[in-house]
Amino acid sequence: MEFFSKILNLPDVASAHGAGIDQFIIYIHLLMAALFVGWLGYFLYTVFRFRSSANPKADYAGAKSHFSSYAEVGVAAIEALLLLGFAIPLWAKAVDEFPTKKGDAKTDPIEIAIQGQQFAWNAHYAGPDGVWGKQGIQHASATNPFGLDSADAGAKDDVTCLREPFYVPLNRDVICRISSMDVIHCFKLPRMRVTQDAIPGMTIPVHFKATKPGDYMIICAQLCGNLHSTMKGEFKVVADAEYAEWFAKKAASGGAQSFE
Ligand SMILES: [Cu+2]
Repeated sequence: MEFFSKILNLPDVASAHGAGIDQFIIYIHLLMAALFVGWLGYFLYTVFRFRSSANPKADYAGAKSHFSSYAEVGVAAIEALLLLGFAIPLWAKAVDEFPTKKGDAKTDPIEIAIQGQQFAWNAHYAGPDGVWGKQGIQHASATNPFGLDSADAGAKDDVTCLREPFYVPLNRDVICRISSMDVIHCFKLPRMRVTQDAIPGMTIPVHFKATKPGDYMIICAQLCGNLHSTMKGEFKVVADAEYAEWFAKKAASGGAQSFE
């Protein structure tokens, strides 16, 4: 597998479900490579075999062998295997099955509201009280893109990262709820193998578990305006202790400062 990942130039995987996605990408490429070589070979064979100099008169009976039907059935069978054996189970595990909260603050999934905005990424956490601050469109502004209500007590400790890196703990489930402030963007974390469109008016959850510490890039994978190519974001995967320290500091300094 590693050999094929290198050939396909896949970025180093850094999430728990990423290897399954890569495996699937590799199988599809292998099938496509076999089809490319097979059909091209067959095409070249027919060009040679039925050249006009060797076949001055057309053969009205045509092909008698059933080889091409068998080949078609074989290809369809492999495609069915990829779909039923790999794609659907992978979708069920990596997309459908969401990690659930068990009431343990140390292992429960971290929830982050992610917002695409021309041309940056913003993040919003509920804060240490675990309560999401009230939001309203009337409060939304350039400095308060999440529209947090400064009068709401639940919003006081909310953590927001506007156009700056947000943090996630290592080896912990992370649920990102993706939305957009303006146009359609696409939240793509190449090394986590996560891609989800950010659509105004919708909140779409995705989840992953980062397995390697480091700084990671978020890119926008949906053409969203003049500066689409500059729409990059960053997040850091750090150990639990460092995450807790960052989160506490951020909450104490007040997500509230972004109200103004
Ligand atoms: Cu964008």
